[in-house]
Amino acid sequence: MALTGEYVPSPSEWVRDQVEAYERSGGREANTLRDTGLPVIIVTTRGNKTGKIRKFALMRVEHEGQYALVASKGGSANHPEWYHNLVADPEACMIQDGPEPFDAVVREVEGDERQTWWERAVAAFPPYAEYQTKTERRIPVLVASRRD
Ligand code: F42
Repeated sequence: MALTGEYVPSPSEWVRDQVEAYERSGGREANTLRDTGLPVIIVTTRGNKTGKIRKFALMRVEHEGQYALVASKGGSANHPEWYHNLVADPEACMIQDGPEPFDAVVREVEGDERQTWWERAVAAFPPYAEYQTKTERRIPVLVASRRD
């Protein structure tokens, strides 16, 4: 796998626990957001300042083998840190949606393409629409594709 280095678990306890349980069980446990029943994926990046390996959970927004990574952070004022990591190094990305992670490359989508993915994202996880109303920033949407 391309992403090696020192892994630093998330400082956010619920995210850290979700990643740990998902990875330990190969995605059989901790595969939804709390008790919503809505599926999540696990994403790995490299810190653009520290170079450390970072992992976090996102809602699963999948279409024809690609995944939208929605940088909503619950509608907070600032982009999540992982967004900056992926913009700085779009190939430093692994996605886990099931037993095994795979290498991915991401790109930020804009215009009509963003709108199409945004609609898919809101269909998968309706609170994204509310998150957008809570913040002045336009929530970035990245699309992750499998890398051979
Ligand atoms: N977050 C979303 O944004 N969208 C989702 O769809 C989503 C779903 C979801 C489902 C389940 C779940 O458990 C969590 C979910 N989250 C979702 C929360 C998500 O997992 C992240 O916790 C959240 O988006 C915040 O991301 P963050 O990267 O800002 O995380 C913080 C807590 C964090 O890890 N901070 C680290 C720290 O040490 O403070 C820094 C991490 C980092 O990457 N640092 C960089 C480095 O170089 O190491 C520097 C980054 C920079 O440029 O400053």
